[in-house]
Amino acid sequence: MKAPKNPRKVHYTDPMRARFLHRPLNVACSANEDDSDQGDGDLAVAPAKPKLKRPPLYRVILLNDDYTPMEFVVQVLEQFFGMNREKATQVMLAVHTKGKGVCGIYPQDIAETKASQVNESARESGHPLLCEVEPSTDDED
Ligand code: TYC
Repeated sequence: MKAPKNPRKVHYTDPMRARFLHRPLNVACSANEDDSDQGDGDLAVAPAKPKLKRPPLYRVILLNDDYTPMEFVVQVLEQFFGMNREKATQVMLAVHTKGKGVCGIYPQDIAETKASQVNESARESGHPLLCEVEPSTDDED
């Protein structure tokens, strides 16, 4: 018999063996393992593409007040939102003049953790600074 051109490619003459060796990975077998095997019979074929959804997002909002020092707000924005000094100063001044502002947008658990960290840090330092969380809709962001 002639040797196959590509020695890594296996050639099956037995159709049953070929069929099982080339079964796609995302095939789930049912509890009924009867191997009488006509067509897909007892096999549940999972959809090839997993259905993944992005989590809903929430805005972390910083509120202005008359007492928290500007420097403290800048430090909070650097510490909890990873902003550099320039960005943190811009955001702080926007909150100072407009009354409130967005410090970041995250999945709910992360947004709530960051808001709590800001509020806890402000309380520990004796400042009235407040941070809250609100759902974010695509059209506004
Ligand atoms: N308004 C504050 C002041 O004049 C500064 C400030 C800015 C406070 C932003 C809170 O979220 C804030 N000292």
